[in-house]
Amino acid sequence: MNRFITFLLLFFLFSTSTRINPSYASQSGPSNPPACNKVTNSGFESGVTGWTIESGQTVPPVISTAHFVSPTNSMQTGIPVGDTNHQSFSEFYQDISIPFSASSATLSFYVYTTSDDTSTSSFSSPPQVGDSWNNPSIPEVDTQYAYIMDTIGNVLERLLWWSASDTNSWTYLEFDLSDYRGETVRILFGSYNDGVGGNTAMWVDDVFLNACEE
Ligand SMILES: [Ca+2]
Ligand SMILES: [Ca+2]
Repeated sequence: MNRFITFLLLFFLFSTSTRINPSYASQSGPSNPPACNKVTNSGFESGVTGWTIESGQTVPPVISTAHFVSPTNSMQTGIPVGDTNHQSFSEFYQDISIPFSASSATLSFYVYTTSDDTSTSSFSSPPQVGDSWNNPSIPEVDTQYAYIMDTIGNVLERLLWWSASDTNSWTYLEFDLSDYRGETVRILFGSYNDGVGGNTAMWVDDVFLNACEE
């Protein structure tokens, strides 16, 4: 009987924690910062420390506890479903130096997307390598994105450019940045809302750039 009660208690505790953290990541990724992580405040548990949110944004990114991979924070960009809609970019970044002598350089992060915008038939063409981020072309539809840039905002690489993505779960992504050894790169995440036809948002957590030197 005692064993049965213990089982019930454990079952209850497990069920409760599952309900509290419905968006806890299940995909595989590092559960702890890798040994040579170069990102400051990867999991947003120190608020916005280490990250830049440029002023003047109508919808600036905010620290969120609605979804997370590492408890209990992530960074929210864009506008969650049900909130007041605005035509807006919403983005943040960190400049990170990758050692010249690194044997490898791997960027990894999780993103969680929501959108109730269904007007996605005209897919916006993404900013291209060499474009300046300081004069962005306005996307035609709600968009979530992540880019590698230099520290003055020239596009070096597109990591993702999604049209009103609505995964409602965490997606783990990994990119080889070994071509940028010896450089300082800007890792930028954001969401664009066109202000009509539904809201689009993206949460980001556990941004690691692992670059061990030989
Ligand atoms: Ca976190
Ligand atoms: Ca929209």
